Amino acid sequence: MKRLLITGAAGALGRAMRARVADLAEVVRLSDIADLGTAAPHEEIISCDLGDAAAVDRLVEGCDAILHLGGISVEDKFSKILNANLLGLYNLYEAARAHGQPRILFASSNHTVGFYRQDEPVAADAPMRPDGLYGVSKCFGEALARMYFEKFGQETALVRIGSCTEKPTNHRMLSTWMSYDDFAALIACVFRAPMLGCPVVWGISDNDSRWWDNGHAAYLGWRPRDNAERFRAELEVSPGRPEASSPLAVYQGGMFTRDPIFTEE
Ligand code: NAI
Ligand code: 15L
Repeated sequence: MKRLLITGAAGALGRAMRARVADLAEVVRLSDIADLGTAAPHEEIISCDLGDAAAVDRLVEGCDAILHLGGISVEDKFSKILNANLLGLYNLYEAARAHGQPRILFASSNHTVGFYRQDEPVAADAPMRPDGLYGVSKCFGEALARMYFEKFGQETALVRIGSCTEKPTNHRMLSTWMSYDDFAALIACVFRAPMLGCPVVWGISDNDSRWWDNGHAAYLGWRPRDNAERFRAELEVSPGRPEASSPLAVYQGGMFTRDPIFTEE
């Protein structure tokens, strides 16, 4: 493809994916409200607040695909979530509609279903059980994407990322972890698939302890290669197993289920 847009490119996943997805497009357009450093020869840098409709329209123009990582990524005040994750998503989809419907990978989250217990199987089409306002904003994003698919044929992969970090750092992540390399491979599959549609994809590595099944999305050809299990012995030593009653051991969303509603000052 000619041009891939990455929103939230200054964030943890943006920084991890920046080099890993470089071969997917001739030009990678990087965007954020935070500093993105210097552009490499194949890169363009455009500062943009997702809440600014006109700026998002200009940002999306000329792009063939969008890796949408931008937004508030943890529980926060509703006003911040509203601007980046709700208004920002609407602005992105309206811009995509105006500019040829580039395929989108939406970084959704396991916190759409965080209040399922860890021993409860959750199908991709099971009712959502968000564990906070952040999770609710990802439910909104998935619903918005689905509506643009049904109404206009806009394709989106709704990737419910578990925990995408360099390595797992607690027992819950033996189930939820996705390695950076597996995420990069998923991004390539999403943007290269002949037909995408609007599937929910669980963003996890091939973990022995996984809770979620991607059988319904096998047509994408994604075969994650990493497995959090190789870190189990290390995690038994530190931080050790959580108490059986801890949200970390009870709910799929872990400690997010305990977050308060952060009220405005
Ligand atoms: P992050 O918080 O490190 O990065 C998000 C980026 O979005 C930041 O650089 C921030 O400046 C930018 N941003 C925030 N508000 C913005 C606005 N109004 N306009 C433009 N940019 C704005 O998060 P991370 O870990 O890189 O996650 C990326 C995406 O993946 C997020 O949408 C997050 O919700 C999702 N996700 C990440 C998981 C993980 O394990 N890292 C798990 C589940 C979902
Ligand atoms: C998320 O949605 C967050 O963006 C990330 O920071 C992690 O906390 C992750 O979920 C998780 O559940 O581990």
